[in-house]
Amino acid sequence: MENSIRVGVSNLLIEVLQEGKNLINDFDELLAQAEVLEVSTMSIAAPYDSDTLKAIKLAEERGLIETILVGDKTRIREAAAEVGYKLNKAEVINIADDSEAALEAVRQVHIGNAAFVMKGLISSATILKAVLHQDFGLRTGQLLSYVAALDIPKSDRLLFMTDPAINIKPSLEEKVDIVQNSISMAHALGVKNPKVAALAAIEIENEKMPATLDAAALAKMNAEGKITGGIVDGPLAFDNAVSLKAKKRKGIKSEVAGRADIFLVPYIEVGNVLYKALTYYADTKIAGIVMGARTPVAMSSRADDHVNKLTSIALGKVVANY
Ligand code: COD
Repeated sequence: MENSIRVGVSNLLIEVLQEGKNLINDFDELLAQAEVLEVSTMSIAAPYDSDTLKAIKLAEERGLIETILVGDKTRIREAAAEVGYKLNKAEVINIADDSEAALEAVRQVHIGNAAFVMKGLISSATILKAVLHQDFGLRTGQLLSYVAALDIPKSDRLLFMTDPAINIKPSLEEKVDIVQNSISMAHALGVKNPKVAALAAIEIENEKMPATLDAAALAKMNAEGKITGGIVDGPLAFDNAVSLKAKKRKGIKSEVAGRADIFLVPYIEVGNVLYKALTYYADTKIAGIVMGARTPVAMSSRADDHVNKLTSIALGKVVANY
């Protein structure tokens, strides 16, 4: 089994080198990459839903992780039984209160028992507050931001979106950190010089549309070397970011237009709607993690299915190992 994975990955590497492709182009390749890494320990707060438990069961069966489950033991047992997950291998820490369970799951990483943490059936704000905890959190002084990896059937490679989940209405300064965090994640997945589209509704600056001003400022900062590791351009409307035809028709001169890897959304609602529209109407699989903390935090929407959650675990593992 292990040998066949290694052969699969070396074939993939040869293909990448021959075709100039990215190392990881979809979620199957992401899972394969996570599988060749040594098993990691993941702590999880409030794993009470069948999709989360199913994802953990599959991740353990595939040798991705060992797990520390933190939450109400009775609820964990019930959810585990629903998906036929036997709890004999995993460690269970019995804490009924959601905020305390979140803090304990994060503390397990803080004290070195786990390599990364995952959010279960609790709100994003609850796990983020634990990550930001002064004594037991995972603060680095950097801004925390969320990066989603998108496996879209119509795309030939993985794409990324940021920040649909944490920073509500980021300032220009915060957007610099959000872009830099997303570039780091793209690097961890083997995208060498990712192209970042700072999204707006149009491709020219307009004082009445603040997103266009921030996008232009970010592109300028990138040109001046203040944002590094990727190419940033904007403002770009979504069609200009993804379609070479739209780029050509509108006469846009940009290295990013038509071929963006990362979409920077101007504020949380844009990202949240895009995330859910892609999930519900474009058969997109989405995995996501919080960047900017000492280790990644695997975080998907509570309503996401087990495939998205399994891939978020794989993503957390790959980034934690990077
Ligand atoms: N990165 C780093 N530090 C931060 C961040 C951040 N993104 N946000 C706050 N902090 C630090 C502050 O500097 C301060 O020291 C401390 O944390 C508390 O700051 P507050 O009082 O502004 O923050 P909180 O605790 O009220 O909220 C922080 C959240 C990240 C929880 C908040 O931004 C939030 O609720 N975001 C939206 C999450 C959400 O509901 N998403 C829904 C879509 S899935």
